[in-house]
Amino acid sequence: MEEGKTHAVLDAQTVQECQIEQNWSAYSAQDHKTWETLFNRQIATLKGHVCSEYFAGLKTLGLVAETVPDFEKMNRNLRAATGWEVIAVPGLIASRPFFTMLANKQFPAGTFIRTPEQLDYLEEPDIFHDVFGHVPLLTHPAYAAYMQEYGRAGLTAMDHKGVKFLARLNWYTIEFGLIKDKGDIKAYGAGIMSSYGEAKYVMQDPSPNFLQFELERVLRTGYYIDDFQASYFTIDSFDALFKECIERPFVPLYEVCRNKPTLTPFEVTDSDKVLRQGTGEYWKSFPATKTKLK
Ligand code: HBI
Ligand code: FE
Repeated sequence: MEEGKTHAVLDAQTVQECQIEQNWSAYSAQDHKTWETLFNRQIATLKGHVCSEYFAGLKTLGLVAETVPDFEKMNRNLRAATGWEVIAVPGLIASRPFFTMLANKQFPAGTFIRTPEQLDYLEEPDIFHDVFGHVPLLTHPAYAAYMQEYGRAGLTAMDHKGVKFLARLNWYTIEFGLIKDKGDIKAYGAGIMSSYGEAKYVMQDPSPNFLQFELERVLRTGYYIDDFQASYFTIDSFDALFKECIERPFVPLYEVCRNKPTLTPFEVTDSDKVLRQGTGEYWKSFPATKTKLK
């Protein structure tokens, strides 16, 4: 990717305009090697710390370390599991086509893979983040139902100035969510699955708080896009998440949240159910000049 060139197509407004060919045969030996390095490193890091549904999903999809996934082959397995399919896009796409795809059980995934120099962090989601991070859980019916509901809610949110709140829900569940698993707390968010640093931070660093997921609290909690989280939210199960999100109509909730102060991930409020109080150590050195709270 030339310096500064992004893959985003934020102006395209229809799904068709965003869709591209994956062109799997064009991946270089280096691309497959990068995928293999990332895949093996994450599997070793995640073992024992992620929900079992995730590894089951990797297997169902037939994802392997040796090669970058071929969407056509992967989609045959994904469709058979939950009727979802992955659509190749250049990178971040505008909210309308994004939410429309999710509502239609289509997951937009980037096709480019990071360079060896970008192994530990890159600005935009590449195929490793999108496919290794997000797609395995789309084989799980309850999670897939949540993602489709999220897409539907997104289209409604666009007409009620609610996208900012939904982006927070996305951040604290789909990207960085934790889940209870037989008395333990495990990760399921794609941002943890696909990031070496954040996976180790969540699993080994005593800094972050683990709070019980509560819908309004999450909708009101801002986030920083370029650092680890000071707090992570934990759901009881995907069914519970889905139930909590469809039980309460979102549009009135946006109004409620607009009229209450934005919360930060640092503070633990007295209505929070703290599952693990963090030390906050990581954030003590927090430079105030970080990106602004979203
Ligand atoms: N586009 N390709 C892609 N992937 C995303 O996760 C994504 C996006 N566009 C918009 C978006 N996410 C967010 O604005 C929503 O999750 C709120
Ligand atoms: Fe993502």
